[in-house]
Amino acid sequence: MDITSRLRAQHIETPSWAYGNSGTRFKVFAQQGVPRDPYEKLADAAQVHAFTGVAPTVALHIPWDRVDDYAELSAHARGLGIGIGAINSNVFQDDDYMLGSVTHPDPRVRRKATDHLLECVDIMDATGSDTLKLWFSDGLNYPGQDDIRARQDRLAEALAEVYGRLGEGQRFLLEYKLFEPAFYATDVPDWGTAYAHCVKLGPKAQVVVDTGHHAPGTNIEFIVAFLLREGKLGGFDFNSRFYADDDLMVGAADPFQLFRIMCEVVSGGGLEGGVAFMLDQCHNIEPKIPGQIRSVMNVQEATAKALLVDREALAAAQRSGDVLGANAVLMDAYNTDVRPLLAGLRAGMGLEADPMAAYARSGYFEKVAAERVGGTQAGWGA
Ligand code: AOS
Ligand code: ZN
Ligand code: ZN
Repeated sequence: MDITSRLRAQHIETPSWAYGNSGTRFKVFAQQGVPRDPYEKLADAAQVHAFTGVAPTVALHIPWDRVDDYAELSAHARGLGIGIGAINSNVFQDDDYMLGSVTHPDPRVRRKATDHLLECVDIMDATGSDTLKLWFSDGLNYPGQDDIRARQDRLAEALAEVYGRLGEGQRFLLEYKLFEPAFYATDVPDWGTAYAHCVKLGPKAQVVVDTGHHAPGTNIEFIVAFLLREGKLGGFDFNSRFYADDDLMVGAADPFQLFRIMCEVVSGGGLEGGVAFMLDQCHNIEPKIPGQIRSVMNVQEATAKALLVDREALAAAQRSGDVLGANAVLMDAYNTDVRPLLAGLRAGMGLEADPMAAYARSGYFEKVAAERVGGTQAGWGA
């Protein structure tokens, strides 16, 4: 396949929660025209797809996107030209979960949390989604607060039950996060923990790499290369960070890191290998839809550059121990302006060359700003 077809085939999933109002623990900023319900979030996601052509699915978050009829929601999405992507569970926003969800010492709370995860699989059945994304806020703030090993046992038990409920063609992605909201010990703090649980469970359990969930300086592309090699890279939650889990637009803080990650994805066969390219961002101060469009374009640009790497020249330089030559091959690709290539790609898809400008001209924002009054909060940050 040539570069254009491979770029055309890459799908970047946007998250429903990026369209609602969001903020930090200090303030949620209300913006004009934000969605009032899940249906309007889908309509906004459809705009991102309409102008980029490569964002055909939207991730849901339960309960933020709770509706009575999920099959109908899915049909509504199809009517808008998009589909339902990953179902994101939420076992972190309930008073019961103060000391944990699936790792909580009280079996009643664990049951409640696991039942929610099972409900998410029901929603996958109804919407046709093939992916469940599991992130646990579970952890400890103080040494001695609970038994670290017992919590791993409880986690394994819950994961096994959910795994057993997955149907044909369904999988779950286990997300790790170094810290926050727990600050002493998180129950799934790193890729190794997530990987070990997933390996025990089997092929329907894979790891998701949220690019904001590591210690500063972590070599994320190494993790990507390793997981891909083991067949355990299920997908990404893309965003960028300067300090912690900043959830800024992907490619904004460190486009070179994004390129290095995509280089490993491409060389490890992940581009066409079932890896989900999802965004997990919070647009606090920037307009939501253009923020998503920009992010989709940033992922696409990094992918295009990774595809431009002259693999033969790189392999030759590596074989001969030509350190500077090998590095130059990568840098040549990174320093290439791929915007004309992507403009051509869009023209071939019947799209305008500049999705940002095309969206701004479309009048969609003015329309929804007039129609929608009292948009809802994304679900957190209050
Ligand atoms: C939290 O830090 C994570 O990034 C999760 O992916 C989270 O579930 C997601 O941001 C939406 O809930
Ligand atoms: Zn995430
Ligand atoms: Zn996060």
